[in-house]
Amino acid sequence: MNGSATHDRLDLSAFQGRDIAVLGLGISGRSAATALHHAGADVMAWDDSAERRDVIAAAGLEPVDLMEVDFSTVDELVLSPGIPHGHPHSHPIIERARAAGCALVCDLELLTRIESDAGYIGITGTNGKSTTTALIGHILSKTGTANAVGGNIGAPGLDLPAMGASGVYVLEVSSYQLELMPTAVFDVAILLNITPDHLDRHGGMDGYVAAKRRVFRGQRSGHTAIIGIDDKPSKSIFEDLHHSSDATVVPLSTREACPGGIYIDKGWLIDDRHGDAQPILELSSLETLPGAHNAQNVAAAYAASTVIAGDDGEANRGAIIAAIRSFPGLAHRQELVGYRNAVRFVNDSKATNAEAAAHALAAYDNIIWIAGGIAKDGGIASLDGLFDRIRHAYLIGTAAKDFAKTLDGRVPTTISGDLDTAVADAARLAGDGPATILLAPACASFDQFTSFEARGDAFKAAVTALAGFTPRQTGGVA
Ligand code: UMA
Repeated sequence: MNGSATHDRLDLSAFQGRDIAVLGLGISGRSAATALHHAGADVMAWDDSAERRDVIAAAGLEPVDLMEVDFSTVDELVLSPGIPHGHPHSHPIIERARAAGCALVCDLELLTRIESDAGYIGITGTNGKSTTTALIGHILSKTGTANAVGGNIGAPGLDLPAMGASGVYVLEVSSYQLELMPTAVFDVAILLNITPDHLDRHGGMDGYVAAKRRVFRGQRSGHTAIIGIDDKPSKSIFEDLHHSSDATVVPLSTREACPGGIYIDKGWLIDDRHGDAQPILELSSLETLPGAHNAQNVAAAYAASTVIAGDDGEANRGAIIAAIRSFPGLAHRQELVGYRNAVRFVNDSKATNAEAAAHALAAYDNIIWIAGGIAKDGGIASLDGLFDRIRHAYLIGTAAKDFAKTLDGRVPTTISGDLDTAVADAARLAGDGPATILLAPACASFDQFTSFEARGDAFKAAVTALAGFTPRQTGGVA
């Protein structure tokens, strides 16, 4: 929870005595099952993994095999977003629930029903949704609006505090979750971008686009739809809603001036919602939100925050801009760790594939690159156009030799082997700078670490131990 006031736990008493099935006991399912159980619902919880069932049993909720349950008496099936319910197949339990006419929902749908007086901002898109979500939460907190940030970003819906009429839920919503939110309506809905992803789960691109479009479902007059128009599917959704929706529809572009919308021109964020093309903020001054991809995140977060502030944020504009400037960044996503003289250290351990690493490589110059781990198909060949930004590459993990071959003749490389050695090698080469030492592995971490978070933490520990290193004041939001 963010903001100054203290908030209560959610009031789930509306579920008392109701029969609720919960399938999947990961982060979201476990939270929903225990919260509903404590509220007095008759919860039947199941997971195909015995280990997960043991965890819920230890918490006092005996698992129930949902293949044995008569779904005609079940009010709702709370489904974990990762469980397929159509493509590429449907889980047999879901088929039984459907056949009995039982509604399929996720935890966020239940949240919107019990906290019906609160405000809701929903953020979706293939890329950038976590940063945009966290940035909006940060801006609202800094400008005095009580808010709770959750959803796909990590905190499950039923773990969030009660907000009531004076607070706002800032929810990152995946395409999976949007398909399980049949009645939820967002006051402010954001679609950042759409590029092919999760196509197996949606039966192809059309299904994926349709799922993303659901973020605008049910919006009426008084609601706002903010839509990035830099890719074809999103632009076509914008054009359609622009003509058909009663909501205020705001186009957003990092590539072209869009009249009546918000866009980037010569590195400035421009607000043209009133037709006066007001310059708002020079983006190159934002050290925790570097690169073209972050321009879209900033534009969307600015737009949403001004809508919540009312009057398109005119009165609060200075405070909103100050809040954007003070955003600490997300941990492990182009996280600025600190400096040693003119050497900047950036932890982008979340860049587990070449596409993600490309965003970071495009955001800096004079890069000393630390990469490697377990490579994805295609390795780093697709980064070819960015190689001239790299002064030297220090390679680690299983992929090191293959990456060295790809870089041969283009970028000087050293096979450092492990991360501590790579940091020491890179720091030695960088001297007093200027340079950016960038961990953007373009690889999974599992050959040397338990997770990308553990890898990022190891990087931060290694650079923090360097003589003369000065950490950035505030660390990234975990
Ligand atoms: N399970 C079964 N049967 C199956 C498949 C899975 O019982 O056939 C069980 C698994 O054993 C496991 C549980 O279902 O116990 C997993 O459920 P889940 O995959 O929905 O994962 P959660 O742990 O509940 O996490 C979910 C989101 N995961 C997915 O959408 C895959 C998390 O997003 C989210 O942070 C969390 O809820 C809290 O809201 C993660 C994600 O990868 C970050 N999202 C995708 C993305 O961003 O691309 C959409």
